[in-house]
Amino acid sequence: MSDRIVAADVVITSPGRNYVTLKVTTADGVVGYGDATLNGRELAVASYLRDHLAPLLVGRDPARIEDTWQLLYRGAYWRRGPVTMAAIGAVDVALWDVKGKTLGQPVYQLLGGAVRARVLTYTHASAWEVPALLDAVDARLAQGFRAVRAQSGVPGLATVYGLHRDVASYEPAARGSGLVEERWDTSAYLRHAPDVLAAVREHVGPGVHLLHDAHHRLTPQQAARLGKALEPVDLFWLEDVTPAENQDVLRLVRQHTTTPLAIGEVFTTVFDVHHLITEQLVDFVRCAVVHAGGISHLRKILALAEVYQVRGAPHGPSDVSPVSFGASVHVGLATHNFAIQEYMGYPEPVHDVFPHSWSYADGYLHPGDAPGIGVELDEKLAAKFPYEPAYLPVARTLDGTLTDW
Ligand code: EZ4
Ligand code: CO
Repeated sequence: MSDRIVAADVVITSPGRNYVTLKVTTADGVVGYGDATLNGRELAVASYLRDHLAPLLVGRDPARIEDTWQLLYRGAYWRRGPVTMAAIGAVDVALWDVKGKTLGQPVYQLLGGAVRARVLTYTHASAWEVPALLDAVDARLAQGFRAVRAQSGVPGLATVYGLHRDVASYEPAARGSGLVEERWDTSAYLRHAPDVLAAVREHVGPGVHLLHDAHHRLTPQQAARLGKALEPVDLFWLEDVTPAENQDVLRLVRQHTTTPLAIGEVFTTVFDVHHLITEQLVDFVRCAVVHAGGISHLRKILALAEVYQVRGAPHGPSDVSPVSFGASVHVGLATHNFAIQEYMGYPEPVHDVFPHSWSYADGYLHPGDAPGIGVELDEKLAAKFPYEPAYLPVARTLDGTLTDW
């Protein structure tokens, strides 16, 4: 007899930041979890799941992961978009979790088994001034990281993406305080960033992977210039140089620089990134399990990427919950063209609210061998951290024009 889904519940918790989790329960008593967190728009996905998908899930066979994915994607009629794809992603991961638990196997085994011993990861080092940034990089290297994303301040500005002049730790979504407006000046950034990254390279020597995120703020011409200026730094990648809705413009960037490019954290389906991949406009595709329709769909994106020697490098900020982070590490262990997993880290209570089998050691991640995804939800503890509205900042240029944050 096949099992049946008897409940699909949504749990919202905020242990330092907001997370939306789908909990699927089967008639056999198996519980699977999926992450549905969409930073700054959390309740839209919660409603999508509660009001629209849960009634469709109850009564279905949890083993039919692909059929359920197709039902939720095609059955909506309306395609793509972050709210829809995060909701589908949560269902997909919860069903992979159920399947693993039912079969007594970690999900990476169901994806074909390990193709590597462990998954390379990178983390963030951020500080306003260069000396403090070098200290932050050193602290990350002391934790064993072999790849570090370096972000600094910009003279004349008070905040830039990823850090604040006066605040040491930085979680971009400001809770409870409405919309934060940052001031942005691309010229000042372009004058400063190459020197900062050159100083970091000089400091760490050739053996450390360095990364940098331009966070969608450049024109193609500016991106080409920055990529060229950074060639001596030998970056592992330069991330999100342009907003990238218009992907054809990246051809100009590619013609001018050999600095590797990574794009994709805001894209949600293979149809949104296929051009990036098939035109070889990027070296790394950054779609995350949660925002790109779950394990099933991310695997399809990575399969297409494999054909074009583009490698997977999923988004892993604190707003990707430990559930889909764990799912991503399973994909990483089992997918040949998976390059590296971003690991920003979490506010401390998050590890207690989501006890997890995945682990970090010496610059690498492993998903663990617990059946399923290996991430649980302590609902009693979760209930102690109620949801708080939080918005990502917005950015305006010096003349007050709204620009990309
Ligand atoms: O701005 O996750 O590479 N990481 C990033 C992140 C994103 C946030 C948005 O929710 O660009 O910091
Ligand atoms: Co990014």
